[in-house]
Amino acid sequence: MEPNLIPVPRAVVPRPGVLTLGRDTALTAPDGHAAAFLRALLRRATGFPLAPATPASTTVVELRLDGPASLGREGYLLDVTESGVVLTGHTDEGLFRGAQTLRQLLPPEIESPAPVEAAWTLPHGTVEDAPRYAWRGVMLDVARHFFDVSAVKRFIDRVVPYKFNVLHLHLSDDQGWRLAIDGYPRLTSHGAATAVGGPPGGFFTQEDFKEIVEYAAARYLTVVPEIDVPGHTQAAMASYPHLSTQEAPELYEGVEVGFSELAIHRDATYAFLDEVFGQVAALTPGAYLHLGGDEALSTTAEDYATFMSRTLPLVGKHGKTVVAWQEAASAPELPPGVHLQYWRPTTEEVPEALHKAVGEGAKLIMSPADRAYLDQKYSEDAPLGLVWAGTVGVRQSYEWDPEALVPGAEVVGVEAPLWSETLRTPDDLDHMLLPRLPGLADVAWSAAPRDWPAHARRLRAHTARWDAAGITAYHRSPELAE
Ligand code: TNX
Repeated sequence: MEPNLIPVPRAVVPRPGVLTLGRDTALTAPDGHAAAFLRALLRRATGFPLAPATPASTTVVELRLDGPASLGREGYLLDVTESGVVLTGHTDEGLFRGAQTLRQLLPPEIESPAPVEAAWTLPHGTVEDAPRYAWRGVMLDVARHFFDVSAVKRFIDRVVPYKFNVLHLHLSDDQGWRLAIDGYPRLTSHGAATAVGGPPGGFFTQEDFKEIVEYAAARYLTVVPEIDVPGHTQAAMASYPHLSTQEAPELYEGVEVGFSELAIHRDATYAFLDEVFGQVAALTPGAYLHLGGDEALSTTAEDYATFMSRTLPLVGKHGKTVVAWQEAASAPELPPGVHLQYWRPTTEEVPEALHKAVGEGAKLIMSPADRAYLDQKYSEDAPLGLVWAGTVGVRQSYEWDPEALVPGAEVVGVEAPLWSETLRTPDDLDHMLLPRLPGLADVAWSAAPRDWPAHARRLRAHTARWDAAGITAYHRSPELAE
């Protein structure tokens, strides 16, 4: 039988029979994140020691790095036979992705946070796999409501099994500034004090942020930090009024957008951004820095152009590639390699400026709100979420083609943003993520055509994994009923 793997691999060849892991199963692997992760995962649920192989070992799980370069950075080969498992990659990252497949081939109990009794079987067969897109992202908005380090780690744990590789953190917005910046203490002593609906807010110290970056890196997730400017900046301006043209900027606890704007014509604004981007860049090993740029609805087109002309080079100055929301397409001069994040619904016409930017070499990350927005309600009667892009059901978020919207564009991948205006707790995040996230993972990784009945069947099987992991808040979607 075809295993219930999400995302669907490039090629799966099942063979009859199963391999059963036991107390004497050995694990032999080159040192690296893949081995550390797989060993910890298998030990946690099975309680088996999984020591390195000896001549006496009967069953061996072997990770190898001698795969051909043609596998690419994230590709892998997996072979399960009666004598054991051989997982082959060209890089440790490839092994890490393959380890997620191995994990999904094991019974749901492998997700158990403590040792349990189970038949630890793996179906015989081979898997050959590599991703469709290099950018497979999720975004968490820690600004509208704050989520602390442990909540972010839990969020990371949810996305890892589905082979995501980018964690975009929306670190600042009108309702809160969430990262400590040396030299600007009021950003967090004042600007982090609240959230949508009022306190408590919260923020990451730079040590906290490093802890997240490290936890993500050990799972081959690149953190992309976002400082959203020139709009979405009320918290920064309330902390440092000289950044604003408002008389006495105050903290904001509402959900409306588009009213705030940094002082476009003041040098202090750019000195501030230079300092902030410098510190954020230094804290983040990844190649990217996201400067927002969305919904600057109080900023004239001319001022927006002026602002972007001065701000875009600051990202490059600190050694990072610019990522920005699609509105930045209208900037007069986009830096080489810029990634624009498309977020408007697929039902809207693609703006002329976007076509132009793409023609000049901008790359696209596809996050159309009516497909990829995890903050939109599942259905009209859903308890959590917004509906400005309509409801986004499980099938709707799965059944779409990232290439269809802007023909001819260079699409680097897909990202699923989780905005948090209505979300307060880690369970709220789980509810919005599952069961939509695996479908978006499939869109981002798998080149196979979408097949809703098959995907729904796989999702039904995955609910047993979430149960075993102790995830209680996932959405019991009627769309998955048989
Ligand atoms: C639009 S998408 C926004 C966010 C909101 C989100 C809610 C985008 C770039 N901006 O400020 O949180 O809608 O769905």
